[in-house]
Amino acid sequence: MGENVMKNVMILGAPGSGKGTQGKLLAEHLKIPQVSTGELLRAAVKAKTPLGTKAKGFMDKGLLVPDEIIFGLIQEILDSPPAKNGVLMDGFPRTVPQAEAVDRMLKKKGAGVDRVLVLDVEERELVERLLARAAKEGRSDDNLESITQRLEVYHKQTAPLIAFYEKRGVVKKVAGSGSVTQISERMKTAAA
Ligand code: B4P
Repeated sequence: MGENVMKNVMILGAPGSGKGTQGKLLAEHLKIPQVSTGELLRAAVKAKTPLGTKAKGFMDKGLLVPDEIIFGLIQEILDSPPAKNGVLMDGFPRTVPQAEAVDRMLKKKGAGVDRVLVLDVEERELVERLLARAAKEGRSDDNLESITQRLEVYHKQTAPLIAFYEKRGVVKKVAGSGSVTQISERMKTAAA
């Protein structure tokens, strides 16, 4: 993928795999906006918007927010001017229907998903990271019960997306353990 070409890059990974951390660095490198449905949902919860009020219960339990709520969010993002040269999607799609919806929306713009980076981290390390974040940031879904649920949801609903995109030859797996800088270098190489 050369410079100045429209890029739609996606980071797929379990909760705690570093999607948010790496997404920010890679988006800066690629000069495209980072879009995280998790961040957008947390902002909506904080602002107590109707969407946020609906989403909060699902998020606290570690469940995915229903697709119909997410579809509206995604459409708005992809239609926004900063997304005209592509976006880095961190945390969505998370289900096959969401991936199909993203495809339809991008197709209308004559685009598609160019690269899917899968961050690979062992389960034990994921739990350790999320518990550490709980101590630091106090996110209401970072407790052991919700973390266990989110990992299960990831395996059941999100991991099948890897095969979905592998069929198109756009997947690259990236080892997600090590320092943030080391992983970031791997991500840049994999996105090139
Ligand atoms: P997200 O915000 O996407 O949260 P997450 O899956 O827990 O991953 P996150 O991105 O925050 O963690 P990261 O790996 O960056 O979603 C939250 C909730 O919103 C979901 O459970 C769901 O309810 C809802 N939701 C979001 N999108 C949705 C969608 N599309 N459809 C339906 N529902 C949706 O980082 C984790 C921690 O690891 C951080 O503290 C970080 O500092 C640390 N870390 C990162 N890299 C590290 C490294 N190399 N070494 C050590 N620690 C590291």
